[in-house]
Amino acid sequence: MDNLAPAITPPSGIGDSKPTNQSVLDWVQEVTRLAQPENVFWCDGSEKENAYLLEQAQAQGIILKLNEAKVPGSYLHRSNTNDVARVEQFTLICTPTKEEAGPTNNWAEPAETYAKLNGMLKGAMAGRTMFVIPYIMGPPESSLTKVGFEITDSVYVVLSMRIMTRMGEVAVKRLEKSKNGEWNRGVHSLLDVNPDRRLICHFPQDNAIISVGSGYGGNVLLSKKCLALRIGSYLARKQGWLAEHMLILGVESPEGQKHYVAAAFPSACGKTNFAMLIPPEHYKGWKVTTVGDDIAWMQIGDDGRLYAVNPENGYFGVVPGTSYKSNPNAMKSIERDTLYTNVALTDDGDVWWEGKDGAQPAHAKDWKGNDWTPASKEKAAHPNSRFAVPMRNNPVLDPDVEKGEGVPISAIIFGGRRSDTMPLVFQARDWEHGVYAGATMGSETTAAATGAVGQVRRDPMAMLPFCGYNMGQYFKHWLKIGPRLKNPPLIFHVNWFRKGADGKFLWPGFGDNMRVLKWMIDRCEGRGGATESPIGFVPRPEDLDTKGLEGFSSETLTELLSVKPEEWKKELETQKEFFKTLGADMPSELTAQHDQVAERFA
Ligand code: OXD
Ligand code: MN
Repeated sequence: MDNLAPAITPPSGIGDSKPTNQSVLDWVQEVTRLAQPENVFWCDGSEKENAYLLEQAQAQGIILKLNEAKVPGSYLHRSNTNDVARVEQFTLICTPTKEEAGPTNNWAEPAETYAKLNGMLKGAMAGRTMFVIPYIMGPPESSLTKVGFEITDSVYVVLSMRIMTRMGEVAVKRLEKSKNGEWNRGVHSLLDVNPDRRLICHFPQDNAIISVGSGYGGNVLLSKKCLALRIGSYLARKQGWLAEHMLILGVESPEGQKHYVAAAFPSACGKTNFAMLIPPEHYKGWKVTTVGDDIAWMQIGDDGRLYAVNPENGYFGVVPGTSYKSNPNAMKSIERDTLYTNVALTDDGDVWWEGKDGAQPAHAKDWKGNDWTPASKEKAAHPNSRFAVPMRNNPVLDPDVEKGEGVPISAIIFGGRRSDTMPLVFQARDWEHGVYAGATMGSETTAAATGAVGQVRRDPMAMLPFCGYNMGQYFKHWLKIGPRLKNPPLIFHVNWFRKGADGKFLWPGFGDNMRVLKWMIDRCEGRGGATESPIGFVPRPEDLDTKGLEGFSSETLTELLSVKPEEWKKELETQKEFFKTLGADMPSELTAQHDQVAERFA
């Protein structure tokens, strides 16, 4: 087999920023001995280094420079066609006991797994360069911020990590100043990008991650799903905070009154769109700003409120469907300095995807590099094609995104993609009921993970693929946070995806989600009408502002807000089945909440 990642030999002054921390040096030496790379490249995250690596990656055909006049500073990467999404079946939580990982995770015994991985990594980097990437997750001034080092043999990973994290010097300095000297050890090797030798392994007790056999972002940018969520959630429980699969947005009224909300939706359910929402004409003067689009780390502030930071430095978003109509701020963000993966390439060196504004190109290269025309049966861009872009490109980036203490959260929103059952929005009665609403979240599956698309699966708090420990214990942790909050956020559940009898979406979504957001903000301020239903507080049709929504009938609104006992009977049964699969660790508070909803329907 050809070497997928041939070594590069940098000139002096590049790739030689060796840190002095002995534990880092020892670990790098240990991995070097095992993987036997041709050389070690110590990354510093500088402009100079980036320019050099971009050049090398182009020379090796790993990335392709896009038309500078059309998308300045941007590149296209095509992944191996067998490697286009997260692989949950090969994602392992390696805790000493199976019970600690819980029934929703794939568990593997740590010592055996280390031995297996060591076998796979032995000599795996021969003829390759081993990059060492220092990075931090979280704003430099935050007490929640964590240091990580990722070893990788993929230059694409280095280029992506520079976008997605704060990389280089800042991490080395933070570790120097750190009192406990803790840092996350991440090892990644492409191996031969063979699905049969693909494993994403987490060792929460060791604060360590080993990922082999994949080059796809969600599996190999170890900062993101692996550290910020799986290891992060484990640390959060131990240390009394929350690591969540949530966007964070700010919403400011024309009078300057500002609230922040955090929202958990499963993968590819519009978190990025919601985080960058542009209020419709009718809401002139209202502003929405983005703190984060995927992950929130939250802790209790001195005033007893919940405060959130975005640990990331960039966005790794799904491309297809992104347009000036669906998300103008995302489009403006990805007009430059963007690393695209698996989109189509037009004949004039621009990128294209299904759902992009304007006409389809008459000819392009599809995501596999094959000729494509509008007559082709295959999609031009892979449904899970992605952009990686610095958050600085976002025209509505929140000014407090770097604030160490984070932003105060007024509301937590849970939501899923549901064709039926779930009304457009409801408010939980209190924290415990809200935890139940999050714990029973369900959503129709999307292309962000391999497997069947369109089936409802339970995805508590959108964390099913990302909780690094036992789900029942995770619920208990959530239940414990509530009473510690003097001023807890209100908890809501939304569903932008309910369909009518004709199979069409009932709600326009996108910018018009502002109308629902406004109702939630009103509720936070003690205004906003609602009726109490068995599942919580639901706005009456007159409580939701639909002015300016063309062709939107009051029947549609009534249908959207309806809570149908026959649908809920089924829903409650499947929730109960799901709770049963969580076994003995399932907190009784949540089964009681379930039973109370059932009683209210009776
Ligand atoms: C993501 C995901 O990539 O959730 O953010 O899959
Ligand atoms: Mn995500």
